[in-house]
Amino acid sequence: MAIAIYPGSFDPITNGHIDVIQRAANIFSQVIVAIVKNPSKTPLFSMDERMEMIDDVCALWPNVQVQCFSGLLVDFVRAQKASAIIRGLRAVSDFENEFQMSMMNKRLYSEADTVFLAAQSDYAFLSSSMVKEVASLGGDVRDYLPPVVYERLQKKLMLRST
Ligand code: COD
Repeated sequence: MAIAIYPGSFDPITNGHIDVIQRAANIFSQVIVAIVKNPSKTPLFSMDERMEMIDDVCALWPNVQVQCFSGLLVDFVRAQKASAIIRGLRAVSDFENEFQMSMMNKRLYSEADTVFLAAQSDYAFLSSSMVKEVASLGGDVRDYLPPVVYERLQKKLMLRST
């Protein structure tokens, strides 16, 4: 049974992330979407909110779960007995950093490999931070988020502006 970890901030999950999850779930027996707890960053959505949204949008795929982790990714990968780390590649600009991370992770834990999935062209420009910025300035981001995430983002931004 090949277990893969898909780590990230997912603040919030976008259609680009979902495309990667769906494709990874077709390849691996189990995919764990792993949300990093990063004390140095203040996310827009709390950990519970991000977990709920991912649970909700991934309910269709029985082999996908969501968990959170802190500390080194490779320690989480080892604890889950996973053999792969999934990363999405959007553009050449993603590559250098992703390549460095994959090499460091391999040195820290040689029993897992990083598997890169190229972004689908429809989502190749999409990031959580861009979606948040466009939405906060009144732009329409409906096409880039699952409906439940879109609704929550609108509510969150409305609360912030009051
Ligand atoms: N299409 C395809 N893929 C996408 C898209 C899209 N539109 N948008 C994002 N992705 C991919 C990203 O390329 C990435 O692979 C993944 O989805 C998650 O993206 P984010 O932005 O939510 O998450 P990141 O990149 O900020 O996550 C960084 C980590 C949490 C993986 C990293 O900080 C980490 O490993 N932290 C733990 C500490 C650690 O071990 N550090 C040492 C690392 S060598």
